Amino acid sequence: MTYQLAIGDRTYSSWSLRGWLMFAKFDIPVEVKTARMYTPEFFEMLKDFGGGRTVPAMRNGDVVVSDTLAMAETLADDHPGMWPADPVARGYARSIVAEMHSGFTALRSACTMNLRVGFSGFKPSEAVLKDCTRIDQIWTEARTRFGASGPWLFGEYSLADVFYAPVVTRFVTYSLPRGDAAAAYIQTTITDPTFIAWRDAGLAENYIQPGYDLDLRMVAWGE
Ligand SMILES: N[C@@H](CCC(=O)N[C@@H](CS)C(=O)NCC(=O)O)C(=O)O
Repeated sequence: MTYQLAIGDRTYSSWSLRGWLMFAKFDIPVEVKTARMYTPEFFEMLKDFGGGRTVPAMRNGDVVVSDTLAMAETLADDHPGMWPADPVARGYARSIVAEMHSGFTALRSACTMNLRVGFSGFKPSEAVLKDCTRIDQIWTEARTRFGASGPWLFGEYSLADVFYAPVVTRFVTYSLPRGDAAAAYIQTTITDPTFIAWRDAGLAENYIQPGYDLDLRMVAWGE
């Protein structure tokens, strides 16, 4: 049975990026279906994926899963190696993924994912700064305690990196403050060829989503 994955706009849909990375970074074959967010075609596409109203969603035969955390656990059941092997590292990985999935609401609402341009002069609120501090602490702790075998949060690439990839992009788009370990991790994520392929595919769509550009000076993304 082949997996199918429904996603939205690559430049703006942070959850779609997570869903896609789960397949792309672990070499799991998948047929990708995409539609412009909030259009009739988008909701038509989702009828084949359980009929919810959010992306990503995946199906494998009769098995339909429509939330990134549920997708991660479903894929990890059948594809060993997506979570860190060491139980202590795995416990921490699952914790920080869950914290991301249900948290950082100030950052997520003030700094929507935008892979098209960066903004100069963005002034983060206290609440956004608090989220940034916590994220910096998480990345630093993961890298320090578990990251010796490679450049990712747990050394080798894991589902934790999947969930934090769109968070990394917000640090880039809005020039958010970060310490040294976080800065290195950001660099690892945005220079990864798989991430670059996703961003390039988004840019090739040549689409500007209304409401996603701030009234600030725009700069080249990542500079
Ligand atoms: N908790 C969900 C969130 C999914 C989500 O909110 N996706 C956004 C796109 S980034 C969406 O489809 N929004 C459409 C809508 O809310 O109508 C998950 O983990 O998959």
